[in-house]
Amino acid sequence: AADAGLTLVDLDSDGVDRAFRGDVLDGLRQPQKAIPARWLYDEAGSELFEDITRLEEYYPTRAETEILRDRGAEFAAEIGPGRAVVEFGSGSSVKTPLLLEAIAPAAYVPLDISGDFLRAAARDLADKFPGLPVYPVEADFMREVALPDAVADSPKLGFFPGSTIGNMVPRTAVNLLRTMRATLGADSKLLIGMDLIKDPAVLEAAYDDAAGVTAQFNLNLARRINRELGGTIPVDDLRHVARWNDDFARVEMHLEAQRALTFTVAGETFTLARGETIHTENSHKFSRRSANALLLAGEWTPVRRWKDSEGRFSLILAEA
Ligand code: AVJ
Repeated sequence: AADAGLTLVDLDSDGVDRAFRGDVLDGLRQPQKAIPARWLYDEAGSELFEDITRLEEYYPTRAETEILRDRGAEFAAEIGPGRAVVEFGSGSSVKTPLLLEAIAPAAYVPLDISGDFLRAAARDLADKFPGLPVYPVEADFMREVALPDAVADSPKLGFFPGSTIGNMVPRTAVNLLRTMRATLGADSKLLIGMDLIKDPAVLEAAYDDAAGVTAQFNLNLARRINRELGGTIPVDDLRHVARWNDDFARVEMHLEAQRALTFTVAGETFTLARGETIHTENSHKFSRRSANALLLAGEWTPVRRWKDSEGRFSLILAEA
């Protein structure tokens, strides 16, 4: 399925990212063609996602930021001072400072697979919080990470905002939650963003905006395949589709063939019938109970939940 997950870049002698080629070829050979969502985020894709976060229809970023901005005193009371904040991903210039301002942390440890993003974000943060030790770690957080010795004696707070967990199918999400617990240790806490189930029309609009930015974000994957893997996908004959899958409580993004298509990728030929799709992303949505069940399966006990004023998004505090 179009699942998220990270591995370090491994280039072939011809400069092609082996993992990208492998995932694309494997995915296109399936009966339901599917490409893991992480490949959406090349430079163009990351910029398009930034644009998405500013769209009227795309509420999650604004809703989560509102919680972080308005509930600082409650975070401070629940979490307490002196924790090393370990962020899974290199952090947003807006959300991370709101958390750090609220809780008086001992240190900030951003984890990211991309060293360039990571160092830029760490520098930014260090400028904003001159007294705060910042220890960036370049690592794949889907595996257990050895944290810097300097934070060995501080209790940890894991921070995983953005409902990024929702990009993973439950089995991958549970594996990641368990891995996070192993990375963070016994007396750790976790603050995790999880988007909530709501009217499917609202959800589908959030992933199919009127200005077509999300469509460009999705179609960018086909362009990337053509560029990096020598593909011949006729991008203009694909249409962006966002559909609510009620059985699995997720918004799915697909690229749908508008006519019968034949194309090649890395020398291999593929066909799409008219109306057939390539599945490119899942964004799982949660109820209070399904969020708690996922955390418990991942060896975390939920202790407190915050929602934005419109009840669209949740931030959950859990303990190991
Ligand atoms: C960055 C994974 C949280 O699923 O809402 C936004 C990605 N995809 N619009 C999400 C996304 C299409 C986003 N996450």
